[in-house]
Order: sequence, then structure tokens, then C-alpha cells
Amino acid sequence: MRISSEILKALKNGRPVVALESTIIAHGMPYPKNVETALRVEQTIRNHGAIPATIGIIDGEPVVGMSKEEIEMLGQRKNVLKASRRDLPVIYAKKLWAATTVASTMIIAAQAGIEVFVTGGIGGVHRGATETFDISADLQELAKTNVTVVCAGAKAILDLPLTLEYLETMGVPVLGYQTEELPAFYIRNSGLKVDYKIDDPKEAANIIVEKRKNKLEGGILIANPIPQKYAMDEKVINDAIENALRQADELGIKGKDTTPFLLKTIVELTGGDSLESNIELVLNNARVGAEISKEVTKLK
Ligand code: PSU
Ligand code: MN
Repeated sequence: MRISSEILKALKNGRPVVALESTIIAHGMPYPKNVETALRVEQTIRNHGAIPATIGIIDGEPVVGMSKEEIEMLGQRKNVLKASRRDLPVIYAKKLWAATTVASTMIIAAQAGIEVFVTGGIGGVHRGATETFDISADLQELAKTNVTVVCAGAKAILDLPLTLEYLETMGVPVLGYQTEELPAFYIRNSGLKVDYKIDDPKEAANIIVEKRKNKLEGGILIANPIPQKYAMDEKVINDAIENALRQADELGIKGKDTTPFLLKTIVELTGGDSLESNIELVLNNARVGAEISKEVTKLK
């Protein structure tokens, strides 16, 4: 794997580093907002005293700390693959370009020695999963890979109660950042309780370090609600989600295409409003993730 010299040095010196995924760039947002957002997220992490490590796969090589030019290329290029855990061996062998999901970003981050990862939303148990079996590999990865994922909960394109059940079965701690409820991505509340509320980055860091010290394998999910002023109207977003799910069903969209299709359709249906909320919640997660990663390094 190729780790940027800045990140290598930071890791060696116990400085805070925050991992970022690239599926959100290649498949989660339209160009050029995707690239613009990726760079703003990196800058936000720097402004909060940590070093960003955007992860992707270039010509079959996992890259930790993509350059600005590489992020631009990944964001523009057509036919960039979406790589989850099972795609990695093939992409490495065929020397392809690929964007990494939460699952594969966790794998590469852990291999590089990065403990904190910031994103927008994780994959989860899809609605209708009792028939389709569509459950994101992100959940299995959270069960086994030692990385803390800071997100804004999960979108209501998923079955949120089943997603929480699955995380419970898999032994994944779910922590609400200054909330007792699982946030639902575009809106702050889902009506579903999380296991534990944490109040500040220090508390998160203590939990991360205790898990490591006690050799409890697996990830931690930290759910940080979107700031109120950027949250969407509940009815507007839920109507868009219902509509997008109907379209996916009619068009027979399946497998790894489902999540990108739903994200894109929701942006279209909300006239771009959902994209603005999405951007703001990622920036908010970047602030919290950088602070958590700083606290973790203080405890090392
Ligand atoms: N949810 C979002 N935005 C995203 C994704 C999920 O709100 O960009 C991306 C992430 O990369 C996540 C992936 O890991 O989709 C999940 O895809 P799947 O459901 O196919 O596992
Ligand atoms: Mn799936």
C-alpha cells in the first residue's frame, strides 16, 4: 500500500490521523460537488488539528492519503468501481481504480494503523431485507475491524430498527454523540434509542482506548446528528426516499448499485437540497472525528 509521507510520519510520531472513504466521492455525490466536498472535509480536519487520509485504490494499489489531483481524477472518472471487502482481491489483481466503501476503507485504515474514520452514513440492513437479504458488508466489517466510524447515523433508505438489531448481534458498540437517539442522516431523530450517549470527544477516546487495551476486536459506531439548521423537513425527505425506493424497485436495481442509485435519485427529487444537507453533516462529522482522534493520541 502507498501511505503519503505526511501520514506515515504522523503515525510514527503518534499524531492524530483521520481516515476518509472515497465511495462517497465516486458514487455518493455528483461531480464537481463531490470533489469540492472531499477537499473541504480534508481542510476541516486540518483546521481541527488532525491529518486527513483519504483512501482509495489506484491501479490496484491501496492509497492512504490520496493527493488533490488523485481525488479530482477519482471524482471525475467514469466507471470507477465501488469496492467493498469482497472486491478487493480482484481489484488488486487486475490493477484497477476503485472507490472504497465504509467496509473496505476500514480494512485499509486498520492495516495502515489509523483508528478513527469519518464519513456521512454507513450501509445497513435494507428495507425488505427479509426477502432480498440485502445487508451491507459495512455491518460485518464493524463487527471485526478495529476502526471507529463517525457518521450521521444511517439514511431511512435502510431499515433502521433492523440495522440496530444487526449491530447488536454483531457486538458493535453504538454511541450517540450528544444524543440518546440514532440520528437518521438528513434528520436528527429516528425515534430509536442508541446504547450509550457520549458527551464529548474525550469520552469517545476513552472507550476506543479501553476497547483496544482489552483486545475487544471490532469497530465502534459513533452517530453524530446533523446540525439542526441543516436538517431537512421530515416529510419532504421521507417522500423522496419512498419515491426513490419505488423507482429502484420498478427498474429492478439490485446489489451494489442500490445505494448509489437511491442517493442519486434522492438528490434529484429534492432539487439538490439533500445534497446540501449531506455535505454539511459530513463537515460536522469531520470536526467531531478530528477532535476524537486528537483525544485518542493523548491517551496513547
Ligand atoms: N450511505 C450514504 N452515503 C454513501 C454510502 C452510504 O449515506 O456514500 C456509501 C458508503 O461508502 C457505504 C456504501 O459504505 O455506500 C454502502 O454500500 P452498500 O449498501 O452497497 O454496502
Ligand atoms: Mn447491498
